[in-house]
Amino acid sequence: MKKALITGITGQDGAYLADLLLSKGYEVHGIKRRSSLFNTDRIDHLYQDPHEEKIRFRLHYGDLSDSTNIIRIIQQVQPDEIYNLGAMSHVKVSFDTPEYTANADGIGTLRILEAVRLLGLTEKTKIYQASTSELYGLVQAVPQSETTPFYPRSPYAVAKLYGYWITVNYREAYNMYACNGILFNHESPLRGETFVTRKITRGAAKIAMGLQDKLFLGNLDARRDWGHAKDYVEAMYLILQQDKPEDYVIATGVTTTVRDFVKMAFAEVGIQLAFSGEGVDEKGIVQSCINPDYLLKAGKEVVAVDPRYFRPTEVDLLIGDPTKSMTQLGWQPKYDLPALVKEMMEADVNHFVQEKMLQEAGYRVKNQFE
Ligand code: NDP
Ligand code: GDR
Repeated sequence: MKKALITGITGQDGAYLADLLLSKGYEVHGIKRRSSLFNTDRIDHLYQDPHEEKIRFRLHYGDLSDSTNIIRIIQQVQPDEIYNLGAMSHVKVSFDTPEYTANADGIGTLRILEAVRLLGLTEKTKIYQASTSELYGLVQAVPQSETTPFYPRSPYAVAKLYGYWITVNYREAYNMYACNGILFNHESPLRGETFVTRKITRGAAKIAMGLQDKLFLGNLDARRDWGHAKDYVEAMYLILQQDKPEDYVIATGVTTTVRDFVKMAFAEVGIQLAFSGEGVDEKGIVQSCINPDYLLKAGKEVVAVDPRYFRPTEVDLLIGDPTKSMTQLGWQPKYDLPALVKEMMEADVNHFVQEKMLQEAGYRVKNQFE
């Protein structure tokens, strides 16, 4: 039975990847951080009682900033594959915590590679590094491929640049099977609530149900190549099953503005939005409301721009060229953007239907910080 170790197992991708590897018969180990509240919502369905024999899913406490603990866990698990997904992954927050981000996302990658080398596992253990389209940053050329130059635009991207190159360097210096997946944005109903897609689907669902009046967003002109996380974890797995270790771009090849994503999400709950310059008047005016249950009146402004969400330096345009991964890995995404938006909206509407019932029954619902 193959053993995999996943850092960042409590995150969006960690949860989907754990599901995938368990379905393929792997023994899956994950590193989770100690937190003052439970932080395993996304993987609770995978829980196996550690007192039982022959369990295939185990969690270890740890942190990418602690090399002693990384070495100890890798020594104990002796993994065939390591997926390094752990990271401070929020681009805007990385401007607030740049040093921590460099430590976890940059040096954290080095700690994994170095642990494998020190433990003499270079022949046994394959390593996947979660690299990112944020490396491309300021547009040099589109669509972005494995050969497009990098120009990072945030402390997060600069830290990930170190992670990218140290992975390439250990591959070349020590002949390790270490690869970068350069993944473009991928989303799902498990996406963190403060990333723009999930913030929008949650906002649209709440507004449609009368639980919120307005959604505040930042730069609506940014363009992203959005795919589904379920498809993207398949690519991570494929990258570690090849004869030779290489780096791959994983993307859909289609780019969409944040503004259009907003329209698609609201359309799922019967709200047609128009932005300024599109006919009606101010930003985010509701033109019509098809479903009368949604308590919205035509003419109400439901989306507004708050400069608080702007970044000091922005990445304006991402559009990936997935030719190499499609031809060499045989990777094919199953979801397109409309299917992704539909799935995310359905999940958030269901969630807030329950929350509304609780609220109506007199229970206090959680505050949302963004
Ligand atoms: P999430 O933010 O959902 O998950 C990040 C995970 O990393 C969480 O489990 C988090 O733990 C953990 N983590 C954070 N800091 C540390 C640390 N110091 N030590 C150990 N673990 C830590 O990210 P995603 O699942 O979306 O992304 C997975 C990886 O892929 C990340 O590295 C991200 O940067 C990268 N990436 C993501 C893309 C995307 O579009 N989703 C695109 C390209 C790359 P906790 O739950 O306790 O916070
Ligand atoms: P990104 O994702 O920065 O691309 O990083 P995010 O969803 O945060 O932003 C995408 C774009 O939307 C604009 N935007 C807003 N973003 C947020 N979070 N909140 C807002 O209110 C808002 N309004 C507009 C942003 O300015 C940006 O242009 C994600 C992360 O998962 C990284 O870890 C990963 O490496 C990259 O995707 C690929």
